[in-house]
Amino acid sequence: MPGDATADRPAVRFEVEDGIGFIIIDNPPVNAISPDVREGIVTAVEKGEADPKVKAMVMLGAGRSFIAGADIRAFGKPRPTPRRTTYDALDGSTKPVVAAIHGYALGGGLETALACHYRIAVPTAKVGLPEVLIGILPGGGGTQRLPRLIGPKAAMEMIVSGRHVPAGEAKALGIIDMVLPGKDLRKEAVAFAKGIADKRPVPRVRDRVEKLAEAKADPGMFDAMRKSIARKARNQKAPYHCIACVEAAVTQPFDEGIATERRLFNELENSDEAKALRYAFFAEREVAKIPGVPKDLQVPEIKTAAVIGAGTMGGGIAMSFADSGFPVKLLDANREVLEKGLARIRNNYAVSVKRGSLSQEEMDKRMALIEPAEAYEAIADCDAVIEAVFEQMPVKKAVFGKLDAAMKPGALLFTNTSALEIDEIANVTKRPEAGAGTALFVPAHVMKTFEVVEGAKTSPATLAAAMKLGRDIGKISAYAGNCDGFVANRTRIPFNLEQGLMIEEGALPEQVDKVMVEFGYPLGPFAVNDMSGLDISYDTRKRRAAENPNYRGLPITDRLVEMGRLGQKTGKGWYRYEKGDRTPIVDPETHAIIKQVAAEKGFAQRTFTDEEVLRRLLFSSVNEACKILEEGKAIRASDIDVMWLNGFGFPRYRGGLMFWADTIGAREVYNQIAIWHQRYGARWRPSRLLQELAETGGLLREAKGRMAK
Ligand code: T1G
Repeated sequence: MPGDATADRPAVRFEVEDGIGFIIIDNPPVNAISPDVREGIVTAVEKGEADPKVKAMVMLGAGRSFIAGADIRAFGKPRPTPRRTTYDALDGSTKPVVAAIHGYALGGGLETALACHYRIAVPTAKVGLPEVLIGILPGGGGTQRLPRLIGPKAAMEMIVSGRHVPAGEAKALGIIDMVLPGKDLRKEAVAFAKGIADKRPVPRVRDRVEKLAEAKADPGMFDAMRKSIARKARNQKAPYHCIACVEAAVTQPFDEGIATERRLFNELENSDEAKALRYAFFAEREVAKIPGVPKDLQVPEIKTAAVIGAGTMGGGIAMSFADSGFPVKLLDANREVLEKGLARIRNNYAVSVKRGSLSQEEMDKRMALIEPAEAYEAIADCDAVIEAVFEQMPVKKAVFGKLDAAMKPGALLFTNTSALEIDEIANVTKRPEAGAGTALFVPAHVMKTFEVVEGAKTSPATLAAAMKLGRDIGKISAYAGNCDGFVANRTRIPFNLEQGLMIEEGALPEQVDKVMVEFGYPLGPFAVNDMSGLDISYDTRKRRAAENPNYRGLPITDRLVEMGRLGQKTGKGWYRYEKGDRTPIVDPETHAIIKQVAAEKGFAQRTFTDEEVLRRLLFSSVNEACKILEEGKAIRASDIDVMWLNGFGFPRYRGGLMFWADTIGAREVYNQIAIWHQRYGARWRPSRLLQELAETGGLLREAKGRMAK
């Protein structure tokens, strides 16, 4: 646990060498600022000030990083008031202090560096103030010092986005005074410190006001920023408090600005938004851990990979590899499909270049990492393959037969199926232990969830290798047991069903979408259906109806498809669309079709409250998530939240599906589901786990999967 400093391993060491006092932060894993670190820094500065041998001081981080910020685990809990803040001690030092940065200087870590008099960094270092991403704001003077160093506009952009800024750009902005060669940080830092040791007065960022003039020339910049984030920051406070603090840096003297920052920080620390985002932060770290995997497990390394199938999904997966600098072969036996797939990838990148979120040079680099292939021999030496061909069993089996024959011994064979039986696929090979599911979400180059599905014969090494592969291509890997729809989609299926059934009972698509947009989704589920095409799910329903005569289906949705209303691509779906415009327009024709089919099928129609709409959709998934945990198909409830946040666009400031359900409480969720069970029957059978939590008052987000031993 950060802050577990011991006598023989203090969180901060102070060493004097050759006239330089070294302040070394040593609080693994990321040198988070704990009370011991705070006290240690203050004491070290005082020692340096008092020691006549010390001409200047250098602050360094031990291990892989400078300082990754305050200890996030300490938020929301009572904290000892430090006798002196590190920022005041550093800022007030009469001898220059140099922050020598490697790895990360984030949050309180960058604020510590800003309180130093000079900042130097190795080329690979990253700096940032990402507090807004955990629902708070920089509370260590960052909102007052950064604008003084780089100007309010650039500071506001960094603080409101929370992005990590590479050393080169940080130098260009003026945060970093020098980018070092980075061969020997300590040595290079000594050379720098000696160069400035005698310079007086020591440069204090707090005294710098010239950059603040920028705002006097453009006083509207703060409102402009508020407007520009309005859509994305809906229902959130932290981004606006960040802007208010930077504004205070311009309108108030330094110490008053610091007081404003402290006041607004305190308003946010225990907000629901901050609690939810903190939960999400740690849930996204916990999800990587699979209990019971022996620490000394030999995990096969994946350095080269191939993707089979150059369709939309295959292309998106190949882009994920290239986006992470990972060379990948993209195989499709059909040259035309391959060409089309490459063209789609090129076009996706071109759109990003046009938007300015990617340079042409970077686009070319990524395209060069994607090597087209038409024959299995061309990929035979790859360490792993992800198959993403048509979602039809015979097609999958044929591909895996060829892979088994062509791939080198030890190669891992993953399938991206989202609904087919992965054991049946793996069993066509002689190496089912080297098989697993790796399910990505649409669009695959954007969504971060990488669901790793354990088959009956998947070896622990294959499982661990797949989990690592997901992280290596910039995704968040999450474990799933093998069952129909695995974990993420299985929790989503009841949501989709309730979405369709509420229409039969009288709800309107635009009402449902309004509720979900107000809840925080960028788009409502019906508008999303129109975007991906209503025919996609139609085919799945028809296949299910063919396999199971009792399958209920969704007659209203089917009618739309049968009338050629496939969504955006036909200009009409649940909504209608003007030519060349993706804005959904409410269409009375849809209302008429709904009424028509409802009358034909004898569906009784009524009105819905917004609350009922929200709960019907999300409670159905909460209930299913509990059933999945009961069956041991997921390890933790928080893993399911991570899947929803990074696979289904669940509003991050609500923490996730289970975290949100806890804001209502397991008892109320259970009681409502029990009522719907009475009214609607088996599909609403309450999960036993949910019932237990309702009775015990337990938290849904802390529920664990009942894994088979
Ligand atoms: N506090 C506590 N634990 C932390 C931590 C932090 N700030 N940062 C990381 N950890 C733990 C993490 O939970 C994991 O633990 C291990 O370190 C490795 O992390 C006053 C108020 C630095 C980019 O928001 O973004 O300063 O799971 O797996 O992928 O204004 O960690 O192994 O037990 O993420 O290499 C602001 C948060 C705090 C940065 C490294 N700082 N950290 O990523 O490793 S608020 C942040 C990160 C603040 C001041 C305010 C990333 C990283 P475990 P990891 P990584």
